[in-house]
Amino acid sequence: MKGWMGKSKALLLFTMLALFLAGCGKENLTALEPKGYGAEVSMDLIVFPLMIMIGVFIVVMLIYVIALVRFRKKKGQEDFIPKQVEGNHKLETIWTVIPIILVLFIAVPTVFATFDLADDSQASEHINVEVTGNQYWWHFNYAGEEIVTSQDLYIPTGERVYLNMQSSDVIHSFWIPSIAGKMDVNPENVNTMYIEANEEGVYWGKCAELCGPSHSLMDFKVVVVSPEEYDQWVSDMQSVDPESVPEDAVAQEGQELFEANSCVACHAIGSSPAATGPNLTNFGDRSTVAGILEPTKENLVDWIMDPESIKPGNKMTGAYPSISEEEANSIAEYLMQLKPSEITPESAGN
Ligand code: HEC
Ligand SMILES: [Cu+2]
Repeated sequence: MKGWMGKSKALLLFTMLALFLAGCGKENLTALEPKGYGAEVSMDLIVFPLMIMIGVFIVVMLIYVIALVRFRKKKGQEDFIPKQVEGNHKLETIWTVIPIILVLFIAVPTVFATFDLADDSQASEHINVEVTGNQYWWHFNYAGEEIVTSQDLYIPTGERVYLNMQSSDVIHSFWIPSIAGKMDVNPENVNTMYIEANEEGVYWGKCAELCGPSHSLMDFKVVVVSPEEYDQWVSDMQSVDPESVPEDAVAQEGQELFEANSCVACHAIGSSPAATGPNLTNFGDRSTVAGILEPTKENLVDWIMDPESIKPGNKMTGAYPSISEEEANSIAEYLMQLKPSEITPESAGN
């Protein structure tokens, strides 16, 4: 209808889109560079059917070109009618059976992978973490270890970590593209999955289910460290004394303000499993403030004074008395010095 102009415009748009999307693969945030077991399995399931499809494409194109060239209308034979093959049983059987066989080829590894990744029979022999999805942050409770944290999930390399996941509000979806596939996190039931990372580093996690105005800001990180470092981190976290008073005078004042302004009602320091707000035991070691901002004091002060401007619809806004900048500064001083461990996202190679 539009002729070649329409087509060339479409082609141009398509090329630009392809170039634009090619820039999307952020390191440690792409399923196309797998760094963990689940992501590797998924990648294989992308590559294998793609190979089959490319094979089919090549064969079909070959037949098409041969037919075009060999069976062209020839000079002097304008009235020639070739042999008619409509309703040919042999042909129809062939082109029905071949696709069925190809689909079966694709189905077998897919079904195996599905069962493999859903297998939680070994869970009791490995690390188990209770994951709670909340609008717009993640809570991690290490079952049996008396460790609770939020936003940054620490795991050792080369070991399966079983996640038992539930939501406290709406449906979320837990996704660490470089390490594993997605899993829905529902309010009604516990979904399980396991993750296993091969390489140390800090990997991006995302909520992959539209869950409210700040859904796209519901980021978290997975901090993958060596098994020795992980043990060190566990013992550091277990030896935190939530009552300890900081030495610095400003931080001390911050601690008092933190207690006086109902921050403690929602934010636990120590291993309390309560989860109204993120656990702040190792806040000073975090890779971010509120899952998305650089972990600087200025950002923290901004967050405490006006979280709504940073994450619209979050559950902290309006839940505490208004805070002056000076007070926010002291509280920030207190929270930033909560650094129980040498093992941090930075040391893991952020
Ligand atoms: C009603 C409960 C509630 C109260 C009270 C509350 N917060 Fe929060 N806070 C939250 C929630 C929920 C979040 C997570 C917001 C999000 O990311 O969507 C949060 C996030 C935070 C974060 C970022 C945590 C992280 O892991 O990055 C800090 C820091 C924080 N709050 C400090 C404070 C301070 C300081 C006070 C007191 C002045 C306070 N909060 C009062 C619920 C509360
Ligand atoms: Cu979500």
